Amino acid sequence: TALGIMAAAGTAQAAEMVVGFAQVGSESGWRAAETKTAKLRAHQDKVNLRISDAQQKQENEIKAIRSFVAQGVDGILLAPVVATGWDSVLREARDAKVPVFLLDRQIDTSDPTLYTAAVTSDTVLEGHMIGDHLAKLTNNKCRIVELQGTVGSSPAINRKKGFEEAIAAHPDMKIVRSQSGDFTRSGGKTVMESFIKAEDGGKNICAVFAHNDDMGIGAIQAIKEAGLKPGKDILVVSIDGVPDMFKAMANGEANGTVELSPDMAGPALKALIALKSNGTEPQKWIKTPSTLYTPATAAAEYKRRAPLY
Ligand code: GYE
Repeated sequence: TALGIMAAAGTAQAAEMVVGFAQVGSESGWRAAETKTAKLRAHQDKVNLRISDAQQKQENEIKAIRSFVAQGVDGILLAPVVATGWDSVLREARDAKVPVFLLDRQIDTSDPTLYTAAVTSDTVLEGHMIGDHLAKLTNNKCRIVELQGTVGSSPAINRKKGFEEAIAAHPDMKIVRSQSGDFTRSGGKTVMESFIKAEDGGKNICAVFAHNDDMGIGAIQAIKEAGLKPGKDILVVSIDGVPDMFKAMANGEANGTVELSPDMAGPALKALIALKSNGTEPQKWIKTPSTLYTPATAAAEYKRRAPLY
């Protein structure tokens, strides 16, 4: 039947390339956008993408990698929840000749041949950019509280480092409290509540630096519930560039974000296809851009992006 022929054709196409994606979970709006974009890119490139949701647990990602290798996939995309502890499972993938592309987070390893390439933004730079921005906003004088991302994850480590580098030049800028909110909205809100309590109802806090927008939005809620004005009484700066943060900036409740592209899978799939089809070795670090956005343009930027959301 016609249907039978179409199904067969569909199968033949899908059989061209199968890729496993070991995804962190759905902790943030940025992450949800990355997963959505990955599906779109796979569809465009005629790749059969198998996505596993690790619910923020490394052990689940390790299991997913083993299962992808056992399934005989053509490649693996890995968004590594934390930076360490990957060597043995990546050795198994390498022994099976399955190329692994890291997405959006880097790993610590003594053997970089364990993965083919990493597609990420420069997360140290992002911390540095938002730190410079906050310095300008506060005339280099600010008591800062910091909401860290997932403990041991490369963006949390790197964004902290970059931000600290930026404020190191200014003796009157200090991080007075710092704790992880695990990159989630609820985590950001809970930790911000405790910071506010500890800092005289928030009166001693000049700004909150959140390692991602979702925690920043959680912090905005906590600030409001404490009877203060986010964006004014306590400045809010973060990283990601998700729609809700553009909205918050347009409403005067936040003061800056650094946008990074959620399209990490696109460049990785392109590189995998080039590697498989003609042996082209990709660059080890395929770096995606990071751009600072401020309230001045937030409403227009929100509108401009609306068709994508
Ligand atoms: O900034 C955050 C997410 O690894 C770059 O992870 C990514 C980060 C992103 O949970 O929102």
